[in-house]
Amino acid sequence: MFRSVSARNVRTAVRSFSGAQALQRRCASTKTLRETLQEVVPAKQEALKKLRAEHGSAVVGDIKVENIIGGMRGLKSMLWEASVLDPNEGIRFHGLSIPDCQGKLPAAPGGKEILPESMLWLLLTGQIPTEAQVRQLSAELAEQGELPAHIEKLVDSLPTTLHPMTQLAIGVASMNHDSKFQAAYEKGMKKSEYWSVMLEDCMSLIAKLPALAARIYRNVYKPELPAPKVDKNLDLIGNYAAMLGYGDNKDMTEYLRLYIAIHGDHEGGNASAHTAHLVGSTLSDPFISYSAALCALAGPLHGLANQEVLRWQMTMQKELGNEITHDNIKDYLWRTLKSGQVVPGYGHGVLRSPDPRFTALLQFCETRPDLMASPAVQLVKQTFEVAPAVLKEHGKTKNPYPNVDAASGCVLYHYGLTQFKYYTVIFGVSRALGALTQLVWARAFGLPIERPKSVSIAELQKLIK
Ligand code: CMX
Repeated sequence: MFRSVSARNVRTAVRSFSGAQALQRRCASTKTLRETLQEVVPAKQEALKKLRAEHGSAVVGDIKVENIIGGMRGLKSMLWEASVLDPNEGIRFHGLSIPDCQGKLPAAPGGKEILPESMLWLLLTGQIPTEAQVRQLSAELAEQGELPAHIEKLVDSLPTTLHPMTQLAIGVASMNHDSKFQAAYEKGMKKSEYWSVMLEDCMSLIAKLPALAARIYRNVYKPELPAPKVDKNLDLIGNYAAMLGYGDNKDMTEYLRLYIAIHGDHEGGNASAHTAHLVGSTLSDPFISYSAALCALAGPLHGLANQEVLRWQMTMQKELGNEITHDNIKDYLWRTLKSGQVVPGYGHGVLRSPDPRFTALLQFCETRPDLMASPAVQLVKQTFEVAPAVLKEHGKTKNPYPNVDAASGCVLYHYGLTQFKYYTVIFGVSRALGALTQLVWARAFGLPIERPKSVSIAELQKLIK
């Protein structure tokens, strides 16, 4: 349980909270994640209270008819602390770009890539953890990483023909059997206690996702793998890689760490994060909230695009055979567009430049000769050399550049994880970092149930007049 925070602690924390950037100093203490958060929460609660009191009626935007019928693009309408997406620069996590994070966030022992535990710490607290803090967090997660027997039984009973994302959503939803938040709510928990109990559930879910995701992989594709077992000495993704059968492949393990760290959050308005936020606002526990988010992630215009990219590329490779030239890729792109389909992995609801997550994944390849020689990676690079010009000429998409999904699958494919229907599950393991940490904040801020106003065409016409 969390100890109470004194008024003095609150004042100290408020003083230290002078804008998000201030929180990025490396915290020299050996405080645990919970202890760190206990200090940060009151400060931010105060900041939000002040903002509401002093500027509650300030106007920060207009609503146009095209926003209402255009998927609410550009409407500033939800609070999300972990990251902000700039259309040209891309994502910043508490002010840090991906290269900043690569330079500052602790990696695994002997590794170089961002450790997802470091990203989790940053997203949740706004602070950069020390190596010791991250190791402690890895150990805490491994400690609660095993699946309850009833979840194993449930997942093992699902037909192997059921899409892995559906299996993941079922498994995650069923974990609410043991939700502390739900149990405490039933007992009459006070609103001020919500966030700390929510934190316990969220950490439990993040800890168990690798074992659940690995079990689905084994059941569907690799029954010869041993039943997933969490090694208490490994970090979250060291464990995930091992349970997927890649424990001996250091490069694949590092790739998964990078992949999972940088897919973790993409501000709050994307479909998966927003779904978790919306469902959580009804005070659903984080298991069913995140299960709903996974259903949003499983759509081909969102997370499932990484599966679609590989499928599209495999068909292109089959059609073009050994004739993979810029001209032939261009023709193939036009054929896709003229048949009325989207080019998967390209375009974005907010971004208007190449996605820095795409760039980071390609840079990972550039440091490894085996990946540079891989036909799957080469195809991604060659497509990138041609597609933006084709999409510009086509003239529909506002962003002719690649998003993260254009590159995320090719490395997995190269290392032998060729079952691309599984790729979105890995995205699902990652997105929990952002969506769940922000559920903790939503409850800490006491945000209300979401309830925007909808309008009919007749109502809109009246409003326009
Ligand atoms: N290929 C072909 N046409 C595209 C396109 C693409 N990659 N991206 C957008 N368009 C089209 C849209 O379908 C839309 O056409 P209509 O006017 O006929 O409906 C038009 O261009 C304008 O769309 P937009 O404003 O540029 O893009 P949206 O904000 O509506 O949609 C997205 C964004 C990502 C859904 C869209 O770009 C897309 O479908 N991309 C391909 C799928 C994909 O890669 N999704 C993953 C995104 C990242 C993620 O969430 O994981």
